[in-house]
Amino acid sequence: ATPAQWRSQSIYFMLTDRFARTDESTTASCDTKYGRYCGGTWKGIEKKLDYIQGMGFTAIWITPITTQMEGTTADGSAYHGYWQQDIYGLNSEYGTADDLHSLISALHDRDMYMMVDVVANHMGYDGSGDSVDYSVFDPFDSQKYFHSYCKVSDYSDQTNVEDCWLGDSTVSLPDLNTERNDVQSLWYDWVGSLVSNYSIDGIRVDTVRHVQKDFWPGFNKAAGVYCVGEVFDGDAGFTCPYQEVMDGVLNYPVYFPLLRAFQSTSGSMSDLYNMINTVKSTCSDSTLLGNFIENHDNPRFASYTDDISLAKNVAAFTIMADGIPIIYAGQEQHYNGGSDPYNREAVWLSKYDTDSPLYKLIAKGNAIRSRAIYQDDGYLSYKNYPIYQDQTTLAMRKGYKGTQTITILSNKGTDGDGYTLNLSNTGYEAGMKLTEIISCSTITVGDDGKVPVPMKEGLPRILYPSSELKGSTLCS
Ligand code: ABC
Ligand code: CA
Repeated sequence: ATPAQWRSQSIYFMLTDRFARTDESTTASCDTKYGRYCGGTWKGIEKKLDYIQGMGFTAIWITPITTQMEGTTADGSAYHGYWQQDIYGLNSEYGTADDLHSLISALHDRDMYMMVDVVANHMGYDGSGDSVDYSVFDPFDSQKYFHSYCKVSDYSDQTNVEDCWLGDSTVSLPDLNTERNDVQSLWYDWVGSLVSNYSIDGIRVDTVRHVQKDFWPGFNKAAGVYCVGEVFDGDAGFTCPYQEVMDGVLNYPVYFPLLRAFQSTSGSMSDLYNMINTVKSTCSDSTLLGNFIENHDNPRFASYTDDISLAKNVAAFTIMADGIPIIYAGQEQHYNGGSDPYNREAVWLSKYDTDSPLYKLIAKGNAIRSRAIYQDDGYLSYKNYPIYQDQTTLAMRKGYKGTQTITILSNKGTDGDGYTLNLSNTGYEAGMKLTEIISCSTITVGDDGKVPVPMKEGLPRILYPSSELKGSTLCS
C-alpha cells in the first residue's frame, strides 16, 4: 500500500513472541527478565484479530520474521527477531510460511494491513565481534560483506554510528557494508521479493540512522510500499531529514516531550507545544510520521506513573495528532514494565480484557478519527496545530472548518478538579452544537465563539460537530 493509503491507518504493534499463542493460553508463563521465547505465534495473532480490530485498529506491525540466531546466551535468545542469520528463511518459532500467509489473508479479508519489521543494518552473532564465523550467514557468508569490527560508541560521530557495530560482546550485530553494490542489490531484491511473496502492505525499517542515507531511497523504492524508519533521536533537526530518503519516520522528536508533559502532574506543556510546531515545519510531511508513546525499546508509560488519566491523555494524543497512530500491545492493558526486557510482557496474561479503561479509550479514539476521515478525507493531510496551552492543558486542532476535531489534553491526573475551560480559537461557529466524545456530552459554542469545555479528573476531551456524527454509532 502507498503512503497515501497508510495515512488513514491506525497501527497495533506487537512482538510476535509476546502477543498470542496458537493454543490461546492466557496462563502460559512468560518471565520477561529471562529474554527467552514465550511461545507467541502468527497463528496466535490470527486468532486474536477480533481483539485488535475491536479497538479500531486497521493494521498490525509485527517484529522481524527472518531466521534467527539459535540458542540462549547471557543476553537471552532471539525471541524479539532482531538477530537474524538467514534472511531468506522464516523464524520457525513463530510458525510456518503457510501460517504467515494465512495471517496476512485473514488481515486482508478484514481490510486490514500488515506491516513487517525489517533489519538491513546487521545480522546477529552468538559471540564477540572479533570471533564471528561469517559462514553461518545467508547470504552474507563472508567477511567482505561487513564493516570491520568496532563498537558504536559515539552518537555524535555519524561515521562511527554508521560503520561500527551495535550489540555487545555476548551477542554482536555484524554491521553490513551497505556501501557495497552487491550488498545493496541483495537487500533491494530481498525486500521486493518479501513484499510480493507475502503481500505485505508496509515496512517498518530498523536502525535507519546506522546506515548511510543514500542506501535508503533504493530500498524504499524496491519495497514498493510505505516504509517507516526508526531513527531513535529526539532532535527533529536530526530525525526529520531522514524523511527525505524514506516515506516516514517514527516520531521520536514528539515522543520525548510528550512523555515529559504527561509522566507526572507537573510536566511542562510548552516543550510539547513547541515540538508539534517544530516537527510540522522541519519534517517534510508530519502526516506520514508514526506516532507513539510506547514501544519495545523504552519503558512503558505506566512505569513512570500509574495514573490512568495521564495514560488516557497520551493515548488520545497519539491517535488525534498528525501521523499514523501506533499503540504498542499491552499499552491498552496499562502494562507497566520498565526498560528492555521488562517492557515486553506477554499480552495473553491480561486475558485480552476488552473492558479495560484504555482498551475502551483507544477504541473511541480510533472511532472518532475514522469518522473525521470518513466525513472529510482532507482531514488527514490537514496539519494539526496547538491552539492553546496553560500549565496543565494543551489543546490542538486538526481538520478544516466544520469538520475539525479539537483535542484537549490535561496533565492534572485522576485527582484533577472539575471546571469549565473556556476555549478560543477552535474555529467553531457561535451556537454550533458539539459532541464531546470521551464523555458523550453535548456542548454549545458560546455567542462569543468560546467553547465551554467541561474538564474533570484530568481526562482528555475530544470535540467534534454533532451534525457530523449523524448515522454513526459514536455517542448515540
Ligand atoms: C537488549 C538490551 C541490551 C542487552 C541485550 C541483551 O538486549 O538493550 O542492553 O544487553 C534488539 C533487541 C534488544 C537488544 C538489541 C541488541 O537488539 O530488541 O533487546 O538489546 O542486541 C532497534 C530496535 C530494537 C533492536 C535493535 C537492534 C534496533 O527497535 O528492538 O534491539 O536490531 C539504538 C539504535 C536503535 C535501537 C535501539 C535499541 O538502540 O539506534 O536502532 N532500536 C540513544 C541513541 C539511539 C539509541 C538509544 C538506545 O540511545 O541516540 O540511537 O538507539 O541505545 C534521547 C536522545 C536519543 C537517545 C536517547 C537515549 O535519549 O534524543 O538520541 O538515544 O534524548
Ligand atoms: Ca551500519
